[in-house]
Amino acid sequence: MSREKSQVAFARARQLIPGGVNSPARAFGGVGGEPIFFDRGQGAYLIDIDGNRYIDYVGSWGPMILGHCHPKVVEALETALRRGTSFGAPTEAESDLAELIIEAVPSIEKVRLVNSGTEATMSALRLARGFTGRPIIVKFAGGYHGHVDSLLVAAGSSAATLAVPNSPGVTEGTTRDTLVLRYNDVEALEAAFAEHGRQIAAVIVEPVAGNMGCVKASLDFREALRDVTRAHGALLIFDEVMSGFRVAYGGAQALFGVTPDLTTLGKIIGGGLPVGAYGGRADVMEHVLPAGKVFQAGTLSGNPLATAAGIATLKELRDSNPYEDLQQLSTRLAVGLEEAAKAADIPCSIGWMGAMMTLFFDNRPVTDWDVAARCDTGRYARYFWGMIQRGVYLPCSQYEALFLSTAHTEADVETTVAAAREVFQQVAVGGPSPKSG
Ligand code: KE4
Repeated sequence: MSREKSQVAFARARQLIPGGVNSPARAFGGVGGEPIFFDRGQGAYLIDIDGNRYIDYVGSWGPMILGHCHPKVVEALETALRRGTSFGAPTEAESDLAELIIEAVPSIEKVRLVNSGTEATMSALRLARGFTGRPIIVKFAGGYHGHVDSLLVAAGSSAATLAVPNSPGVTEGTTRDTLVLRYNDVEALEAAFAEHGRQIAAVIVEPVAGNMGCVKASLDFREALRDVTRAHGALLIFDEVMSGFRVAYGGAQALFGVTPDLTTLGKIIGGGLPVGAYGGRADVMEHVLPAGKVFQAGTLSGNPLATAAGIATLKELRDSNPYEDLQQLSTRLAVGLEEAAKAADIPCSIGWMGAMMTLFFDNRPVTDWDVAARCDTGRYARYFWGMIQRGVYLPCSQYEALFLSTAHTEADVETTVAAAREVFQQVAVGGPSPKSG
């Protein structure tokens, strides 16, 4: 399997773009080697510029739940394209997409469309602080909510809660009002509120985490999140940029029966075009300019192409309701991968919810970042490259989730599990990463 054209393309890109990529998640930093450049997607498959075809389990990091080039999405885009790509003025399509989101997620009474998940979370935090008049935001180690300055933090040293910047350019002042706690740690959450309660504006949490690998919030943790925020007058923000419309049409909150005050969305609601959204209680959302005074704006927010792709995607999900089928196919994949690894005596555990999952290379169930951080990332890298050699494109990091789409078939899953069986025999012996040059 030659990837010469990708290598030439990457050398060119590195002369033009920092690291040769427009997002570090694509840089293969977690698995070594060079990123693969793609020419096109077809359903469950990606074809690279050297003509190699892969079963795609990245799906653009979540948006492509209908697979690449779904006919209804393509048709909607073609129609919108001929009417104009952006007006900087309101269109009915924005209300159509807003209505679909509000109908799907009962906790969202009003919603604002933006251009990315980062914009959604950044705006939701500003709104929570504006609504409550309080400064502190609580997040969890291993949680990723986009590149929002105040959330680019690592757990600080003192009391394991004070945050410290984890990126150059993020100032101490920016992170001073951020607390970082352990995911699934009820005691730490309750202790933080006992100490800082009246100063906490909001807790932002992925109800199904996807950025330390796939890790579910436990029942006790989910109940504590809702109870302790309500008791102290803080807002609960569910970051469902990844889990929204992914694990269920109503997102993780529909499955967990927890009603957050605000929800952030992205990925699937744009159908592969740039869309983010934040929404929730009407009494909170009414504080957003121009209804209220909390500033937020965006040139391309709700633009005709992105809303067309999002509407087509959500309508297809609403009308076809593929979630049971996705669950069954995901079960075959999760069980198949775990069985293949255990047959090769490779310590592993699966983090999994609906059509997103992670095979962790550690046999302890992963409940938080501290456990996730102990995974054997070198073994993951060998697994990743072995699967690439067999035409399977997995997330290029142990700390990402893989995604299935309605375009994936049982045959695709059987091919994937068969490839994994071969690779695990290789990986088990700890051989060098079989990545090509
Ligand atoms: P974007 O700004 O990338 O659209 O969304 C940020 C974001 C917010 N919240 C959650 C839960 C997310 O998973 C993300 C983005 N996810 C990563 C993948 N783990 C995007 C990949 C990338 O950054 O290229």
